Amino acid sequence: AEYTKAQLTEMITGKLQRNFGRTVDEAAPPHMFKACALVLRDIMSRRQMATDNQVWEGQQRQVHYLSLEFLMGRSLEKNAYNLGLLGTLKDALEGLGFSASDLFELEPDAGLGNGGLGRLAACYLDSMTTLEIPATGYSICYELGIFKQKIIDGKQVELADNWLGLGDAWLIPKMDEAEEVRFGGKVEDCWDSEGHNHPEHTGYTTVLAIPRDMEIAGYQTRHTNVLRLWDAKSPVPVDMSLYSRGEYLKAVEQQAMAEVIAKVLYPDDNHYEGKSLRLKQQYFFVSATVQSIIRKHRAQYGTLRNFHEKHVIQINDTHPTLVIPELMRILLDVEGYSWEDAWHIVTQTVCYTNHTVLAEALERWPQSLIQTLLPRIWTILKEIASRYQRELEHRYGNDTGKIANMAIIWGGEVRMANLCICACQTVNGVSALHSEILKKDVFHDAYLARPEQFTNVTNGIDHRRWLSQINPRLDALIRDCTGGDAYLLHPEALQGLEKYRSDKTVLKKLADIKHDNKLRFASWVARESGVVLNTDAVFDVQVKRLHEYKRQLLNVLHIISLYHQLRDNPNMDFVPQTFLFGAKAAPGYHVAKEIIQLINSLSAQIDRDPVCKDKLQVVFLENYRVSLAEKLIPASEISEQISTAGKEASGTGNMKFMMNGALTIGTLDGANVEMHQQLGDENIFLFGLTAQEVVQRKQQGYHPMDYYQQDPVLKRVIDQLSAGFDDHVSYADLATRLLYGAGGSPADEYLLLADFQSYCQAHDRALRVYGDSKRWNQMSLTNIARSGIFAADRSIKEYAENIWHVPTR
Ligand code: 26R
Repeated sequence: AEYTKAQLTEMITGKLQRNFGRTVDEAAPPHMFKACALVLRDIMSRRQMATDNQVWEGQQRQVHYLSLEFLMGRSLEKNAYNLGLLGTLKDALEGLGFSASDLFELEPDAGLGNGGLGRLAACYLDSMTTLEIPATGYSICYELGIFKQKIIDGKQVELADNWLGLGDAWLIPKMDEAEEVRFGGKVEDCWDSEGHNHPEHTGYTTVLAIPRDMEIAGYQTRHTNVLRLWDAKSPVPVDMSLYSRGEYLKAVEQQAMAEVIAKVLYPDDNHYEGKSLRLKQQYFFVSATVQSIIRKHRAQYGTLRNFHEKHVIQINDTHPTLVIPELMRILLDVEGYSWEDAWHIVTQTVCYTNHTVLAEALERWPQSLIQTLLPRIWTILKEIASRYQRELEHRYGNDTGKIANMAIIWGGEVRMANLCICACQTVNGVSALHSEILKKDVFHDAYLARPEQFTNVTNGIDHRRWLSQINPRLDALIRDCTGGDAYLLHPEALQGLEKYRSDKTVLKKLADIKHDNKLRFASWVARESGVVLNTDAVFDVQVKRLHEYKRQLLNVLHIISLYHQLRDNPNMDFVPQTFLFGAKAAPGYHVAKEIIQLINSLSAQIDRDPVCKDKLQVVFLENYRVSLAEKLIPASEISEQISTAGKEASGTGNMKFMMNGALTIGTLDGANVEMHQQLGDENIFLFGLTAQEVVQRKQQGYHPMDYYQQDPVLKRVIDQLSAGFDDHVSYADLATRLLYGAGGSPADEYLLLADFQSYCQAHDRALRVYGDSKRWNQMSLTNIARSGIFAADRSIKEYAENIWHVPTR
């Protein structure tokens, strides 16, 4: 290792002294946490400067990953791990009289994301760095991350997540790299003597964007990257007493507007709302980012003519789409390039990843909002749109259907996805099925026009975090079986496990590890909430954001049917099952909140019914988040991946469970399709309609009432929803939505009833295998062995080779 225990100890005590004026004896755990973070931060920032020099000297092409979300979770253990210092740090801390794991637990999650999209960005930062790609992530330094969830009387209550108190230990403010972002005002054309237009922007409000950089360490490399988080500050001096009345009011307004931009992460997942503050956030971070990239580029090359050769900008869903007109603006207005030259550079630089096919998640900004907030951007958007429109008209003549479908500005709205398709070098989906749906359905016309633009990169996860770090005993078993730590840089090496398929000792160890992880998780839950989990039961887990398409309600319907079986026949043969849920609902998503309440009602009902004792248990885990997933996934046995086929773009939780030896009950949706491809029918419990069948069924006319009337088990379950449980809360509303629809949505929009029987049968199959522990453990081992392709390293190599055209180690 690069540092000895003695050196690390000295560095930590030095930090304690200089930053907190404390000796080790006087240091409280939060001081100690910060001291450790600062020590690692110093090591990383030194390496960062070296990386920076290399990239400069090599004039390498750089990747800029723009995302409104990076769900980083905790960093202390992760950074120590990647720096090869985890063991040494633990020793040093023990030596100083502190428990390393207690300190790790103290760190707040950096919850700068909602779910899949944000966590994917975090995993990709790790892989880009480990693969030595010069890459920078850009986002907003939200003061409040994703809300903390409390459950009070069974209902979700949202609390502010103030993470910066300790979390800011990782952030390096760079005042000298601040950028100015302009909002509002007016734009007027201003022609020079040569007939060039230099639009003049006046009366705008300025917001200062200040970088707070987070260093990212790679694994077994000195290469280091940065996640640049922009903080928003007002440029107005503190003392405003000298201002005249008009200036004073404007100054106050400016200050208020600036401060609010970086205040809070929007907790909406998959549901677009045209909120002006959200648009401000998007432009703020995009404008600061583009200016920052350009400033460094100019300093190195003195021209922007070669910009696209040296940079690629990846936009994570449409949220950063304004990077397109913003880059145009600078090339046109500041550089004075012609439209054609500017457009060439932009379109050679920008690439788009789509992460959802849900219509309600597509961003369509009202033109009036853009017009008032971003007047110059608006004129550029109009020009892009009208040129594209002319091109479409040229191509399609009077096929107005196609033109209406592909237009960028239409019906008073700017459609961000169409803008991306028009301007981006590539458009990719995040799993094989999802990318096919983009081509066949969502973006079909655009695909026909430019098929070579469309591609797929199946998502992946950081297996160093999501296997090695969170499941150390499994990591040790894998090392024993596959020849050391090779799999950490070569995840294909997990294959090596497969030859132990019939090795009794290995299978036994695998089972022991799972059981041990269950016990650990149970004791953590007991400490945290007082709930006692039955560790002799199968742990059947569904954790993800709460959304109707993810069908947590289908899971609940099945559990109610089990409950009815037990009520009818208390002495039946029954495999003990513990169902664990974790999910945050968007604060305004009423149906989702009702489903959370339902899970809690059912949980309490089953808990108070002696018939269920030691057999059936339902637990809703409060405040699901990265650090909870890290404890839960290694303890999970059944992974519920049960979205309506065609709706989940990929899923990444599915991969984490597979890698930790849980078996999947799932639909052929998202990356489950590729999991199935790896596993075969024998190693996964598939059920339900396929994506094609879902479409057909809806075309034929779907009648959930038929299932209700023909299946007495299902009928009783749905009637139970209406009747409610002993807490006298009725869920008739949910039953109505399933049978009749409500508020414009059709009856059972997500086909729960159509898949109910097949879902119950999948559970029966799974439990039968569970009873045959040898077979179960073999399946589990096979899942781990074949999970290598779901490492983010594989995904990032594909991006590097096919999209970014940059080399990897
Ligand atoms: C509010 C609106 C603009 C919005 C829409 C969608 C905000 C946030 C989202 C989140 C979506 C894009 C998301 O997280 N999608 C998930 O991306 C994961 C990573 O690719 C996939 O695994 C997952 O299937 C998909 O739902």
